[in-house]
Amino acid sequence: MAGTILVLNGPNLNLLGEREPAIYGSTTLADIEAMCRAEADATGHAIDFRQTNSEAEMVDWIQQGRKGLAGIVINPAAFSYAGYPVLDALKLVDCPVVEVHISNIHRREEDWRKDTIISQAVTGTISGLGATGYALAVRYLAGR
Ligand code: CA2
Repeated sequence: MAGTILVLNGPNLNLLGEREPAIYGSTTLADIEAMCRAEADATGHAIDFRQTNSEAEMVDWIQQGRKGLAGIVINPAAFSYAGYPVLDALKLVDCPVVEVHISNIHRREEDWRKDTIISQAVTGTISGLGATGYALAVRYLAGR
């Protein structure tokens, strides 16, 4: 096994595909997990795919993964805007981190969605490419 890529999803993303398809598409989180696994299989990487509505749980998972991972993909969802404990935890990891947003947060109507604090601690960001953004992030991390 070439290494493990941890894919983390923040609050409400468990309901993806159930509402607001014009913004988020109709892909479910299970579909996205399958896409990530297919991408990782090509290079012999493993995927550890998780979703939580709890900030404490998100911080615990990042801390547990701070050493030895091939990379982290994170869609922080609304933790993007006030999730300072998540930001601090990401600053402690020793692997590359890609922040993914399904929608283009810079084109959203609400101004507060544009300013993600999490970007301060990540290697790069993908925003607005739908579910494909996750697969591209996995491909990038698997190729490093
Ligand atoms: O575009 C993204 O991926 C977001 O990170 C999704 C977050 C939102 O707060 C960010 O501004 C952008 C959460 C979306 C809520 O989850 C959904 C649940 C069900 C159906 C659609 C979305």
